[in-house]
Amino acid sequence: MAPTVAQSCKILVAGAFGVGKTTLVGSVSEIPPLRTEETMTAAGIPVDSLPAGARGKTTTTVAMDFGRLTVDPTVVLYLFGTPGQRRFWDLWDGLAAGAIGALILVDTRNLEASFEVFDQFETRAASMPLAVAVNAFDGAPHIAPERLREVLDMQPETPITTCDARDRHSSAQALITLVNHARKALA
Ligand SMILES: Nc1nc2c(ncn2[C@@H]2O[C@H](COP(=O)(O)OP(=O)(O)O)[C@@H](O)[C@H]2O)c(=O)[nH]1
Ligand SMILES: [Mg+2]
Repeated sequence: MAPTVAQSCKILVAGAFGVGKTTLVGSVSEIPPLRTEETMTAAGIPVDSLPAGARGKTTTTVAMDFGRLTVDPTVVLYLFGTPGQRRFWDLWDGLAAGAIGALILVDTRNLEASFEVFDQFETRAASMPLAVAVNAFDGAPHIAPERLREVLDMQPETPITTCDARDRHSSAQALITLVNHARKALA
């Protein structure tokens, strides 16, 4: 890490399953991102030894991603990809502790899948600053920000951006939008 770094911020990258959290953390991280899938691979568990029901499911059990991004010479972000499904909510308190804000990724092809994610923030971290990034999947319908705000019942001040989670610059921009918003909210 650069010796100039004076501030480190914990950021959550949240969203429904398959919305691009692992992709985004991987595309912006300066350190090899830590992923649960990789941990499992490193443990050398042969897929064939898994119970039949678990075969091919190794990437659906992802619990967390972790990465790091230096956004300017003095500020480093620690990124925690957080699963949106209710069955992971037990992990929530540990993941959310100390976070300055959350970037919620959304896929406009399946907005319903995001409902429980927004629900989670509202019930468990109502004061946490949020920014929403629409991950622009190919063929995903364009939804006007005002409409999105309505459907997902977002606060009027929550910034909405679009990104391509595969693109480092675009993903970093979405995170910077969140950091700027969180700074204002916490000031
Ligand atoms: N076309 C396209 N595919 C994406 C994008 N972001 C993620 N993907 C793909 O969508 C799938 C799910 O992404 P992943 O990051 O694993 O989602 P997660 O469950 O939220 O961690 C993967 O196959 C990614 O390669 C994107 O911006 N555009
Ligand atoms: Mg993932």
